[in-house]
Amino acid sequence: MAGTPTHCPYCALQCGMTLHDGGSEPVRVTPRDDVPANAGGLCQKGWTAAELLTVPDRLTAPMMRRGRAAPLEPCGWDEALDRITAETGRLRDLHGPDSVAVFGGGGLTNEKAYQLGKFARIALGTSQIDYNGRFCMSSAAAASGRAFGMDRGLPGPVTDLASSGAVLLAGANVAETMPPFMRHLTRMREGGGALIVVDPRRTATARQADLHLQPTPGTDIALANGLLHLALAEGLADEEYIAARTTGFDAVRTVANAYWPDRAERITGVPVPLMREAVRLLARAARAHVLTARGSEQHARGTDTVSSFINLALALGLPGREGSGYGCLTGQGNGQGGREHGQKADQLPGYRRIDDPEARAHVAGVWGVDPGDLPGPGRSAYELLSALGTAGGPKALLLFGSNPVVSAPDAAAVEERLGALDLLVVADFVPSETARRADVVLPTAQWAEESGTMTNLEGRVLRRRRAVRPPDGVRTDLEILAALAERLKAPGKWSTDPRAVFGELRRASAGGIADYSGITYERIEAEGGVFWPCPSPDHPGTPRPYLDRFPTPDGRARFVPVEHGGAAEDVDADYPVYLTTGRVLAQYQSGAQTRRVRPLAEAAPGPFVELHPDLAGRLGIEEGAGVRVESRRGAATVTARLTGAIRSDTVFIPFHWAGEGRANLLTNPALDPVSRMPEFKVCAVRLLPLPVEGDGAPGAR
Ligand SMILES: Nc1nc2c(c(=O)[nH]1)N[C@H]1C(S)=C(S)[C@@H](COP(=O)(O)OP(=O)(O)OC[C@H]3O[C@@H](n4cnc5c(=O)[nH]c(N)nc54)[C@H](O)[C@@H]3O)O[C@H]1N2
Ligand SMILES: Nc1nc2c(c(=O)[nH]1)N[C@H]1C(S)=C(S)[C@@H](COP(=O)(O)OP(=O)(O)OC[C@H]3O[C@@H](n4cnc5c(=O)[nH]c(N)nc54)[C@H](O)[C@@H]3O)O[C@H]1N2
Ligand code: SF4
Ligand SMILES: [Mo]
Repeated sequence: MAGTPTHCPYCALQCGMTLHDGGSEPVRVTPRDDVPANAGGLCQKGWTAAELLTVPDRLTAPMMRRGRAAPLEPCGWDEALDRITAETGRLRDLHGPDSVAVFGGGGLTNEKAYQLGKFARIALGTSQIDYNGRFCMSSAAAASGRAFGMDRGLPGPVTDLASSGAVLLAGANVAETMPPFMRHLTRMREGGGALIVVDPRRTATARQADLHLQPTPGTDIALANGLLHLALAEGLADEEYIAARTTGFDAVRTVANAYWPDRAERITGVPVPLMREAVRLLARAARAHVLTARGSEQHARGTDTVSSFINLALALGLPGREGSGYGCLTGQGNGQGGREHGQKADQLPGYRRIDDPEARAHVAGVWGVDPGDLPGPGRSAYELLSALGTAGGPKALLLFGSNPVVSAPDAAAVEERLGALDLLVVADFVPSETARRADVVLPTAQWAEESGTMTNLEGRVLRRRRAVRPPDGVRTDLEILAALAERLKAPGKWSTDPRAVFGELRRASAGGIADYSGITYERIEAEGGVFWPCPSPDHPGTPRPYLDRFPTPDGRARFVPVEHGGAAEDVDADYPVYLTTGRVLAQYQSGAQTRRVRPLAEAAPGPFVELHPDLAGRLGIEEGAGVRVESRRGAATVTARLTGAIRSDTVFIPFHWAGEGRANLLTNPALDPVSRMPEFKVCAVRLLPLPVEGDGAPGAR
């Protein structure tokens, strides 16, 4: 049976898979070996992806609530869409267009992300749109933009990693977050290359590394500056490259001078010999990579943290050299494309700035509106969520592709804001925790039921193909947006055909940083994907963008001096332990999808806190016991997992579960001043053992 070649519904590796529609039998997944990212591999989430199509509580009819306290009840599409049109119309008449907000997601196809941004700007006329990618790679995007003039995940095809001589992974646990990615690193190690991992935990990834640096959460800047100090002290910097291809090095050299090895060790807890070894491995390799992910990026100083790693990569002469470079590991399925086509508060399609008059004129021309009618920049994700229902904030929210009740920082406060809205509309295919709080729920088609394009972590544009028919009663997101646009009497064209929307996206992106104008569905098919920028039909696409020059005004990469500052909330007598958060293999994000897939729910059934036996011993916490974890924002109840693989001053809670076990009841919404990224990766907590049921004594069996 041939099946339909497509890609995984989950992460940014976008592993190739074939879907076999078995008719009366369940749909089956097999890995594709013609897709370089996974070359025949899949992780457990990929293997079980088809179960998403048949989850028992799949949404198949619109629902609405007739009154604040009334339950959600099935209704017709016309009724649901009419209510949205009427209520948003009333709010806009009363309070102006910014009283209606839109929130998107990095899992949406390029076509949907593009259409959602356009819908907000010209159908609703609101500036208030942002998306969950703000919580994801926005710090890496901001730092890449200021260093290279562009933000595109990896510096080249993922297969380049196999011929690297050294890869430094800062805050990435790829063995769990994109398992087939490991094969490229394994190949590199088999060829003599070294894997260096920077993570406060000895993760599954760190266990496979040649060198593991285990810093205190929130101290990566001191570590990277310390590594740079050592590189300079040992004469390992590439002075010729620095002179020819960069600017601003002197200021960074001055900063690095102050991070002498003992000082860096004191701040980070990483022994000097390990730092020295890391620098030597990176500097002596003919090809090398420095890669960051959320562990280094999700900080109130996330942009500066990424800059500190980019400075190191630039000093070693890596970016713009074939087979070497700096990269950020994009996270969500379309984390890359989702950040290029205008669902970001400050952005228009093609990675254009919404406050740039030329960009406004170009995009307004494609949309058939007056540039003066386009709104300006809006609020960033957390600022938007925390303004909902306030005096000057939006009174209605239309949400596509996110579950902030579980995934937003300080989630209890965000939940309260959602509750203060006049109207919450959620489009989803499952009743997520956020959908359950909505006034109107719109059931959408999912991944294998519709087509479109996704841009993976390499910057390669791929085709997602429809393999099965959606259930009766659901609509695609494009159909929902078109129906609403029509009711709102919006200007412009609102096609429901992904191919037609992609055609418009190509024109809107033409001339922008993320130029897709030369990419067509046919080319993607024939060439196994096309790398942007691709400005014309005869352009080959750009697998390695910086080889000749950087897309900055003078063609040079820019060093940015950055100083260590520490976490926004440090530990103290009341909250003496660092909390960091992240992921486990079998669950995806807020868990809305994976908690419904039986083998995944069995593999990772509930929330837990990982803590060192020394800390557990001091607190009287035993393996498997209930623990109440408290921060200044709230408390979560989780199960203890003791492991020597984590620093004894730090605990880890994955964020995939709802209710009382939500890691985000604890997290600190302190925002990065540039990227507006919240500090998901470090805050201060205290831990209390919970009495075992039926016995008052804490920790008793
Ligand atoms: N199984 C699974 N895979 C996924 C996802 C998922 O939810 N589940 N989500 C996808 C998405 S959207 C994303 S963004 C990626 C994320 O992929 P990763 O960034 O690999 O995932 P995280 O677990 O969030 O964080 C990585 C590591 O950062 C470490 N860390 C914590 N604090 C610090 C610090 O201060 N410094 C450093 N250097 N490290 C620190 C944590 O211990 C953790 O092991 O994964 C994608 N893939
Ligand atoms: N504490 C802590 N919090 C975190 C993080 C962390 O490391 N620690 N990581 C952050 C990161 S990196 C991310 S990316 C966010 C992710 O957090 P969320 O935005 O909550 O991510 P998902 O769980 O993927 O939510 C996607 C929702 O949209 C639905 N959906 C999927 N595809 C579509 C579609 O095509 N159309 C529509 N209409 N709906 C769709 C899914 O069913 C699901 O309910 O979480 C952030 N939150
Ligand atoms: S690594 Fe990511 S894309 Fe690949 S199968 Fe797993 S979840 Fe899917
Ligand atoms: Mo993410």
